[in-house]
Amino acid sequence: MKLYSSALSPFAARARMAIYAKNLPVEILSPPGGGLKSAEYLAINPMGKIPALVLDDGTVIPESDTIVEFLADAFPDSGLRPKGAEAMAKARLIARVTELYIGGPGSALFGQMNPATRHTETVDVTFAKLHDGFNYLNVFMSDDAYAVGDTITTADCALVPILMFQGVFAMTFGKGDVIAPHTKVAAYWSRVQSDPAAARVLGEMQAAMAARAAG
Ligand SMILES: N[C@@H](CCC(=O)N[C@@H](CS)C(=O)NCC(=O)O)C(=O)O
Repeated sequence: MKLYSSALSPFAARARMAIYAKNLPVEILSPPGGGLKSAEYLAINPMGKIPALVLDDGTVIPESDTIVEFLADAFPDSGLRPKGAEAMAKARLIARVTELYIGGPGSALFGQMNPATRHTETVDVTFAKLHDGFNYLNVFMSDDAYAVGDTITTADCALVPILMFQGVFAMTFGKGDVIAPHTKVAAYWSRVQSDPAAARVLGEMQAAMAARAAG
């Protein structure tokens, strides 16, 4: 199996987190052909997006959520999916709340990074939505070592890359730490960063961001 990925993409990072945490036999590659819209890459993933997982028979699975869910199904002994219907629902709920109410609204901020072209109202509205999203998430977080239970699951794969960008937003927009007021999420965030797979993914994302900033 191969994963087409790039270091900074939070979506690709979600899939890498599952692969690293569970030592899954997946080769990680950059998109070939000079970019996501190259003919070579479009022949692999017609959506022209990363990540994309390519199975050994050539089947392509795009979309980070679907990839991580596939890996959980394909490697049932990995522990990527927690055991029991209730814990599985909780993992799906945490991933969904993170994607819909934090990652989704937060993506509006990528277009507002440049102070010269920044639209203040868009930034303010987005931060209000982020606080709502963190309020929702905070309800479902627990004191477990990980998002659900005592090991990395699909829920952590969704959370870690998205939480990483909140630190970037806090620095860029001077709005303060958006995670800190949401105490259960904040405690989780401080715990999970010491996990080796999370630390590896976060290190890759931070190095890619530093390289981009250096031009
Ligand atoms: N919903 C997709 C989003 C993937 C995505 O938008 N990836 C970005 C990189 S961070 C991309 O490929 N952008 C190129 C494009 O949308 O044309 C997922 O979860 O995998």
